[in-house]
Parts: sequence; C-alpha cells; structure tokens
Amino acid sequence: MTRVIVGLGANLGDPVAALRGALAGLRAADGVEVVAASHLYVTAPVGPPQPDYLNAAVALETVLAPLDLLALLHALEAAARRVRVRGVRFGPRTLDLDILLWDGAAIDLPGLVVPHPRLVERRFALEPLVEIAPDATLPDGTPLAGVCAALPDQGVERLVERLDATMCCSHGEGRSRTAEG
Ligand code: PH2
Ligand code: MG
Ligand code: MG
Repeated sequence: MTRVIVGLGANLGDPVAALRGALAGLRAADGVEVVAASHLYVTAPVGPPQPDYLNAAVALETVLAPLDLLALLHALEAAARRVRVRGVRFGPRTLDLDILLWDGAAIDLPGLVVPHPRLVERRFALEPLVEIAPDATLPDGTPLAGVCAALPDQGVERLVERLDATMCCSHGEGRSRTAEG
C-alpha cells in the first residue's frame, strides 16, 4: 500500500460538483481507498486572468502503480467532461487532478513527475495538503508545512465546507465564508 496525496482543482462550470464527483469516483475505484479529504478552498488563479479556483486535496492508500493511478485520474477528468482552453498554459479547467506526493518517492516518468514540480510554490496546493497531511515532507525530508508557511499570501481562503459533504463541519473553526460566496 502506498500513501498518495492528490490535489483537486476546478474553475469552470460547477466546481463544487466537479470536485465532489471526483471524490466519489476515487471512492468507487478499485485499488484505491480514500483515507482523508480536506476542506474546500477558494483560491486566486495562478496564470492568466480567469475565474477563481476551488481547490482541495485527498489522501489515498493505493495498490496501483503510479501510471495506473494517473490513468484513473485522467479518466475521472474525462468523465467530468473536462474543458481546457486549448493552448493556454495554466488556463481554466473543469477538473484537474494532480498527483502531488507518492509516499516519500521521487518519480520521473514520461507524463508524470512527483512531487508535482510546482508544489512548493503554490499555496493552493500546499494548504489543503498540509491540512490533511501535516507531517508530509518532500523526498529529501523538507517539511511541507514549513514550505507553505514561508510563502507569501496568495489569496487562498479555506471555506466552511469540506470536500466530503458527508462529513459535518466542526463549529467555530476556520472562517465563515461558504461555497455560495
Ligand atoms: N491550476 C492550474 C493553474 N492555476 N490556480 C489555482 N488557484 N488553482 C489551481 O488549481 C490552478 C491554478 C493548472 O493546473
Ligand atoms: Mg494542476
Ligand atoms: Mg493536471
């Protein structure tokens, strides 16, 4: 069994439905067990001007090989009828699922680099990751909580709602903003 962290993002269509649909798809998949899911985060877009994103992270236990999990994530993106503005790097998308961490391993395969190459620059990925995996490190042992804390403000706001709608919000935590704005 391998512990994997997957980052979820969406900023077109119905982002809440896209992220929750992806969670349901991961739960239904063979060889994958979802062991933790973060809150939802509204995040300022990194890249060209585009709508704010909704981001989250999940922790998985999986028996799948890295490229087999990647294929599953691509299938879930396709199932969400992923729309991506062609030719625009870092442009808007209906659902983006990225393998952020693979246990303590460094992976460099065609089409898959883990840890995600831009993870250490991006609060939208690190904040949900650190929420569900506060002790997570890079393969060289660098604690990601510290990496995240050292980054400047990037317009990342944790919502009251969790990615997993079946888990009740705990009262008095976080800020009062909701997915409806
Ligand atoms: N994903 C991108 C590009 N920019 N910005 C935010 N806030 N959140 C994302 O998930 C995101 C992004 C490409 O994958
Ligand atoms: Mg991405
Ligand atoms: Mg991606």
